[in-house]
Amino acid sequence: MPLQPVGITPPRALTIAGTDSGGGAGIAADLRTFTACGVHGCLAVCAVTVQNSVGVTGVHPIPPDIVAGQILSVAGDIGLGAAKTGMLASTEIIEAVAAACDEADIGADRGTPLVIDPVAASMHGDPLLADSALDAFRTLLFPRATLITPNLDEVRLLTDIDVHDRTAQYDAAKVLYGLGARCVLVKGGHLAEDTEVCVDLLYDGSEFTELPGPRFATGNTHGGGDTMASAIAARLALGDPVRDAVAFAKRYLVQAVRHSYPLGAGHGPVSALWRISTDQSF
Ligand code: PXL
Repeated sequence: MPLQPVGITPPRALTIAGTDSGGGAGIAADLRTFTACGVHGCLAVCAVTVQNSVGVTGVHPIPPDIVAGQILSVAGDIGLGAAKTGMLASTEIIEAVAAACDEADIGADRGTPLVIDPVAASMHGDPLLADSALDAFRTLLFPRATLITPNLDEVRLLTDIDVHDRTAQYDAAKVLYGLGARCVLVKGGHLAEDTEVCVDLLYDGSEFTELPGPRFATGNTHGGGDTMASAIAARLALGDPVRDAVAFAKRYLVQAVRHSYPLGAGHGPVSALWRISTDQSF
């Protein structure tokens, strides 16, 4: 069955994020995921990074008014079923994104749901966000978020909670929920307690849902967080409630990691396109 019916406009999702010249993470991963999940991807570029599979050697933020302009331009004309943020780089860009989202009716309890992936660093530890911008995340974006999707490193930066076991993962979800997002997904990818499974934890303020998945022995997980958040946004654009969107994205990411591949001398990317057939006979 074709992923998209011929000639029918699919739902649209917007990624507000940075580029990775190696093509593994950031906007490249987001657009692959949107496509594979059957939505049309729009993009607001927040920063250009100079990087390959080994590391990041340059970060070049886009002027905040141009970031806002991209969001308002597509929201008004193309219409959006969901939006997600990734690398936002600076406090000034976060401020511009928050204001543009309000103007474009993007955010929790508004017309377009908003997924916030609070990207702070690359998997090599290269900074992708100014240290001073963490507060802007907490105060300007979390209250506007339908869902936030931090990994455990980001949880530590945002809450000072060092999650080493499941109990602390629950505690962190509660603290993060207190910062104003409607739902919180604390991803467990880096939890040492789980050797064969990787348990992500969803909390909506009343109910916790554990989402277990297999852990793969691979370093080729570059872009995994972006792929997860984009798959959630894609499913929200298609009309799923948050819980269903997150469950879909978890299954989707498991396959993307299963199909990940080596690239360059460093970490290879997850394969967001695992769902697209490689059959060339058309
Ligand atoms: O995966 C997080 C991420 C997001 N956005 C950009 C990145 C990375 C990780 O390297 O480079 C642009």
